[in-house]
Amino acid sequence: MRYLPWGAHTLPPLPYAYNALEPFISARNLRIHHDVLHLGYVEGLNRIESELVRARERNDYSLIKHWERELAFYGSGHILHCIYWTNLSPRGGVPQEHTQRLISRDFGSFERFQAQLTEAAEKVEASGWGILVWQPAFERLQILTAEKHQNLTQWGAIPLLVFDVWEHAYYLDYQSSRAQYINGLWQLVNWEDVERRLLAAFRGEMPGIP
Ligand code: MN3
Repeated sequence: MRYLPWGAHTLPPLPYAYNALEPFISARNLRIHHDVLHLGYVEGLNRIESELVRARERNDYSLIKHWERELAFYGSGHILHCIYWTNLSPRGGVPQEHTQRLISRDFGSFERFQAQLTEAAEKVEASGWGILVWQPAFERLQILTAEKHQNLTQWGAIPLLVFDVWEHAYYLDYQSSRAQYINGLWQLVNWEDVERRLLAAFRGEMPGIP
């Protein structure tokens, strides 16, 4: 696998000319969107990753809430824009074999899929995304939306180890002491399961969820 050092993300060039998507998207709009806004996500992500390297070296997590928010905001922005550019093409086209088959299986027909994605994307409040996803846990296509895109996650990530920090998970045992509960969780981690999930993730997979 490749090793991408922290703080070394780069802005991929557009896979077509700036005016290639006209008249639907103008060269002027595309240039600002890609050269200015997407570049801002890349630079922000690199800055935040470098700050986190320094935080780990100093064992100083006083700004961790801030850095985690920024990591999610810039990371999701970079990932989703990279996908967006390659998702578009001046040639357009129709769904190919496997896409067509799964759209039919999971949405009933292309028209129903198109109607749902159109409605979902239109109705996202304020800034956000309408997204067709393959959900490996359910092995099906789904349409999801994201308001903004950074609510503390990065799209495309496959979970390996999760700590539930909702109060319901610990309140009876620890009351408001979430830190003690987290300390307890570290004694309980099933590292064999984490390894199994990591090996699946190398293949772009996630163990199924019933
Ligand atoms: Mn954008």
